[in-house]
Amino acid sequence: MEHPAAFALTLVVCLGLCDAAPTTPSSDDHQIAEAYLSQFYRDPNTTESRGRRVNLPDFENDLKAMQEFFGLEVTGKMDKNTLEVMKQPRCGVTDVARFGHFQGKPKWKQSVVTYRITEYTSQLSQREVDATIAKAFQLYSDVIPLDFKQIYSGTADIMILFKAGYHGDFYPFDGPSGVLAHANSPGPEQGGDTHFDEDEKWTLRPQGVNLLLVAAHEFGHALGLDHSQDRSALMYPTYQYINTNGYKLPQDDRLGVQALYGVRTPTVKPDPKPEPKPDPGPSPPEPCNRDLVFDAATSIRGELYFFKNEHYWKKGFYSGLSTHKIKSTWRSIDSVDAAYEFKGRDITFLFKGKQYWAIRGSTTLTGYPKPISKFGFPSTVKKIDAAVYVASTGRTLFFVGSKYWSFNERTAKMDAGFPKTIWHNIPGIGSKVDAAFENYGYLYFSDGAQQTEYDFGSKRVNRVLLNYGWLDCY
Ligand code: TQI
Ligand code: ZN
Ligand code: ZN
Repeated sequence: MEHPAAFALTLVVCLGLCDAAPTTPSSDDHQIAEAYLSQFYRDPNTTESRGRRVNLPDFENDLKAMQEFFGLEVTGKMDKNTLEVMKQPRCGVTDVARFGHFQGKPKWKQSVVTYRITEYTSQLSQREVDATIAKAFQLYSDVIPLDFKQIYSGTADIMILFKAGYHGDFYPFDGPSGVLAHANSPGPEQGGDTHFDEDEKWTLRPQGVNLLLVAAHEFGHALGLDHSQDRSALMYPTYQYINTNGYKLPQDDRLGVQALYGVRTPTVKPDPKPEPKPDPGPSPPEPCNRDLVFDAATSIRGELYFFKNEHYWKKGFYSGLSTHKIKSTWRSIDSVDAAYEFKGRDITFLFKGKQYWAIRGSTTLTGYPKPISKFGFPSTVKKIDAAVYVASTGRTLFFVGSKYWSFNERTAKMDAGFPKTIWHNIPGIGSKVDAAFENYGYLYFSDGAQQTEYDFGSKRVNRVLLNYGWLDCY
């Protein structure tokens, strides 16, 4: 590594509400400075594994770091301006978010940074790797005035490869787990170069090692970010899976990278021309609303569909988010109560009241709608709230009020002993289910605006989310 983290000092930023420090009577400036530096510029666990010098408090160096952070003249000596800053009210050091930069704050000076992937992993398609790496860079280019461009020959600023063991630098990889990847800080030659350990199980899922999250972390290093002490930061030095759908750069990392490169000024959108529309119909619902409740949700051919009133949102890994009118895709359907995909037959069923349709892609199969009594529901069931097919059991679960039914897709019969009470038999997902779907092996159950990520194998709740988290919102 060009700039190992060894000597990086922790820099502190004030976020949100800060308490004013009590004003100390200025009897001894050096004493004030010493107290300030030991409170804000010295790591309480100096002997930790990051290899920081086991040091006696180094007044001059710490003072230089402080001066650099605040944009003062870096002298290592106490002067009037430095003292001024130290006397200013600021936040207490504990539990404020904090990002770090490397010593000397190396950064890219150009506005377009090129990257090239010279060796791909065998575990994902090239298309998936290209898309994921581009997404990881975009997390940064969304918030700083820097653009990233993939090139396919010659030397790029950031050279990227997947390789196991020895791969041409002084940091050979160590087999499965342990070190997953590493990146050099910005600079010429090998600066910014990013290497991924091919011995890891690279995935785009919660299981294994998620390439998007690790690449985004490494590119943080490649842009000049050191590790952060903020647990919610991407640069926090432990791996933890988080939902990558609609993932945006966490605040701490954004502040860290913006401190180096500045803020990307939002592109001014051209005035939208007032085009007379034939029939506007109902306007689409607002996706970025914490209170958003879905009518139904399902996967269809690898993309996710979220239904709300007369519209649906479609979310694909490559295509991003789009909004559509239900009727313009499936002419005979105007809104949806429940939906599930039966992948084996490439069929999706959409439910509305006492009827259901079978669709394949954007075509509605002939002979539909049919009555839901065909599934074996008694006539007392007037509508289905949610449905999801569980591949591991071959069963489709139907949610109606506080109860659910289990339909055996192989025998095409309702299982005996149903309906059962939701909260009693699937604890943790709520008392009702408005929408349910499967994604990368997890089941997602929405109850109101809340959603639980559920592992059906272990019958455990993984996480609690909000519905709108799927819809690319900040
Ligand atoms: N690799 C370390 C890392 O990228 C290598 C490293 C340690 C490093 N200190 C550094 C690189 C300072 C540059 C500067 O952090 S790793 C995680 C996380 C790793 C770890 O394989 O341990 C991620 C790679 F944060 F999850 F622990 C990616 Cl996301
Ligand atoms: Zn390497
Ligand atoms: Zn790191």
